[in-house]
Order: sequence, then C-alpha cells, then structure tokens
Amino acid sequence: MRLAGKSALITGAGSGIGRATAELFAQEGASVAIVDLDPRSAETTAASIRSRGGTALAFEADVSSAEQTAGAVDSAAREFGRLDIVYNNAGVGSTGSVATATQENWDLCFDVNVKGTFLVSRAAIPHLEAAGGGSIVNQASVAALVGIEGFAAYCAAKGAVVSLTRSMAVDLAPSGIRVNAICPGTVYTPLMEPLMLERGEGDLELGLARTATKYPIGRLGNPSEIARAALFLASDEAGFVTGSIFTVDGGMTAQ
Ligand code: 1HS
Repeated sequence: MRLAGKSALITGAGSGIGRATAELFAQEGASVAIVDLDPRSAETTAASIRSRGGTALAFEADVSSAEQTAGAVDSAAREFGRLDIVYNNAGVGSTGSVATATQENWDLCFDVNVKGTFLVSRAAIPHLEAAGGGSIVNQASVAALVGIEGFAAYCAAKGAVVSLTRSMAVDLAPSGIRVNAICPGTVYTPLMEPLMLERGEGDLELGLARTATKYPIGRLGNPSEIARAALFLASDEAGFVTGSIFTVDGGMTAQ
C-alpha cells in the first residue's frame, strides 16, 4: 500500500502502460484519475479498478488542449480532495525520417508528447503544492537516447521530454515536487503498431520479432514492468530521486 491516501492522475490510461499503471497504483491504495482521449477506454479502466474495490474516475481530455487538460486535472483534484501524483503517459508515435515525415505528423507528435506534458503539469502544480508536494513522472523513451530509423519526430519529441523533465525538477524542487522521466524500451501497445508493421513489411509478428533482436534481454517489455518503475518514482521510496532519467529497456541503450 505504498500509495495509501494519495491520489494520482494518469494520462493515456485507457490502454497499454497507462492502464497497467492505473491498476497497479489503485492496488497500492491510490485514488486514480483515468484521463484518456477515448472516454470509453478510460471508463473501462476505471470500472475494472472499481470492480476490484479500488477508487477510480474516468475523464475525457485531449492533453494537447489547455482547456480540456485543466478541466480534467481540476475535476480530479476536486473529486478526490487532493492531487499527489501525475503520470504524463499519453503519447503518440510518428512515421518517417526528416525527409519523409509530414508536418501534420510532426506537429501531432510534439503537441501530444511534449505540449501535453507541459499542459498537464502546469495544471497540476497548484494542486500538488496544495498537497504539500508530490511526484510527476514523465513518459520519455529509449527514443530520447538513441536514434531510431523512421521515427524522427518521436525521437525529437521524447528528447524534449527528457530535457523538460530535468528543467521541471530544478524549478519544482522548492515546492517539494519531484519530477522524473521513464525511458521504456519497446512495449507492444497500440502506439507501436505502425512502426511494428513497417518494420515487418506488413507482418506485425515479424516486426515484433525483428524488434526483439535489438534487446540484449531477448524480448520486448510488458506494460506491468513499466508500471512498477512508475510506482517507485511516484512513491515516497524515491524521496531523494528527482531529475532522473530512468531507463527500463532490457539493456537496449547499454549497447
Ligand atoms: C515506444 C517506446 O518508446 C520505444 S521507441 C521504439 C524503440 S524500437 O522499437 O526501435 O526498439
């Protein structure tokens, strides 16, 4: 029960890593705000948590919208009476190199992955400060640390998330708010499907198999393995950890 008495807000929690983290945080005693662009998937996650005796509420929001983001964050803090933890997990992938990427895809990648992290964090800070401090976990990626073929906008955006995390950690430390980033390796979630299909020349299983060869540990990660890293960074066990860039990547960036 490492999060007993705390409330957490997780973006992109309708599926994948966000859903796994929401379920784990609830098991650890947190009240969890499930924020997602898709209200049905958000409610599915919230209902699953409630069915197991946990406390969860679903909120529909596009994290690239300042109005929708502030609305979801303020509503969650009001409903739960406090806000202690934010996991900026919502993200989108990208397709192509600088030579082939579209401006639309580039802009969407930065609007969600970078601006979304900024907008959610900005809305949450007053609530975290009212709670006496807290923890913000930003979802970066191994793509922030190494170049990945055909993933230019995503690499650039996640690199921005790493730098933003360090800056936020310095700015927010006096408020008792710790800020850290997780750099996951490949976990098969809907976000990864386009890249996996491209890598497998239309064959998803081939793309996943080819990707696994990039990992010394010999396999891709699963959502619960990233969720456990988020739990540590969100909890008081990480009381002296801020500004860290926490790779959870099966050794991929150690090579
Ligand atoms: C999606 C996650 O942030 C990892 S980025 C893709 C890395 S890989 O598939 O090229 O190993």
